[in-house]
Amino acid sequence: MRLSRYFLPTLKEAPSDAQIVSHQLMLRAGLIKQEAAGIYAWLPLGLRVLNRVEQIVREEQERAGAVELLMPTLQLADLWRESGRYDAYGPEMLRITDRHERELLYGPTNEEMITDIFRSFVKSYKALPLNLFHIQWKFRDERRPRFGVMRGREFLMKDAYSFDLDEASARKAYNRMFVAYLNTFARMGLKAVPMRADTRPIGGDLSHEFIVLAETGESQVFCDRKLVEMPVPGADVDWNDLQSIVDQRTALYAATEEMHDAARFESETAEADRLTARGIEVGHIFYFGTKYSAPMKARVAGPDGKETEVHMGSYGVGVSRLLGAIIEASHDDSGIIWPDSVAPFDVVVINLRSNDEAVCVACEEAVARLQAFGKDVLYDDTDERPGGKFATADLIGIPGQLTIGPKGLAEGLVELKRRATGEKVSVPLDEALARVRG
Ligand code: 5CA
Repeated sequence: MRLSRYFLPTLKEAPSDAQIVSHQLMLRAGLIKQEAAGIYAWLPLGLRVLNRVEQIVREEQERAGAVELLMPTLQLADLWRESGRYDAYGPEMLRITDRHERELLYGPTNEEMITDIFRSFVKSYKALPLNLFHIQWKFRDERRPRFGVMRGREFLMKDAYSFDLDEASARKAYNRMFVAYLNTFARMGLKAVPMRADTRPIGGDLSHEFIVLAETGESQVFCDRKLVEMPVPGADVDWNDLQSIVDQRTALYAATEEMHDAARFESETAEADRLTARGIEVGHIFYFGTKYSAPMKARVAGPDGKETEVHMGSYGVGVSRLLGAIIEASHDDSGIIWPDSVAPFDVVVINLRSNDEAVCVACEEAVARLQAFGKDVLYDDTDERPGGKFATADLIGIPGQLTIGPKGLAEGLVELKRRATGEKVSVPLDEALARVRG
């Protein structure tokens, strides 16, 4: 991608209402633009990262056995009347009336709709266990939208819903999502700690929030320090028996503010291990049994032919919020430092003199060869001054920076910098390309 033909509206200064660093950097790096309180347009660079984050979430859901579908954003109010949540949900729900005076709502979550889809088609236990997920925009009319995409009104969520014949099997589904979440967040370079959590307004009695520790987090959290450094389970686990992995983590104290019990924290955790911190909730999983299947009559015939209500759970990831969380965890004074796994481009090629024929030829060769390795390349071919180009490259956080200018080229050298470490080397082009290839 040539920067001169791209759309990357960076800002010198962040607007003064952006209070936390991730919000400031998302605006300055041209990732998002606010359209209304808590509602953002995703600009090209932001969309690239959003898509990569979404893809990691998708791959890990599929690895855990969940199946993707796509439900609409608009839902019928009548469906929510069946569960009793239409009135219970309150002012956070955006309610809409169409030209036929039919009441609709912009979905804040999808328990009712997925239960309706399930009951329309599934009649026998033989289809179970089943876990269906989608990645779709939600709307919640938050009282205080703030911190950019961190607490938006319109936001992208991955929500999965599991259906099982009984509680024992539903707990296995819960464990699969629990482990999938540990793997998902680790792939984005995040350390997320599962913590006992409150369940409202989704319901149920078993629930964990996945929390990324960050000073600017909205929630106060309390946990055993050992949980933060625990190794990630990885893909090679026995997906049919995850209880020991879950037990290992849930045995240690970890709770959000609403669930915190100071006396238990002190008795269960050695003083040196007690960590009180702030955190960002990037995921939340729930087991709620028959809370929706009972009123909505989602039943299947069991092996004995008798009809039973299915046991359900739901599992959310804040896909758009994750961009804020990743930036909070990975930035410096110059800008964003994207982990390789979610970076919008792998390498930026910086042309230090865009009116110099030899430099342009060398840059174009570098771009073509990097692309031939399968790298995503941003080519800064603009006529900005070198200082401005370096500042932009640092701000937008592309992992590799390959700089080509007339002086180096005369000696057969280009400069390669790693954004994360700041480490720079001057080497021949072939060597620089080999290093990027890895
Ligand atoms: N139906 C359940 C699970 S699918 C549910 O809605 N859970 S939730 O309310 O906890 O939301 C799931 C995730 O969405 C949260 O963990 C959080 O990461 C993200 N999220 C929730 N509200 C917002 C918001 N206003 N802005 C950005 N992300 C949000």
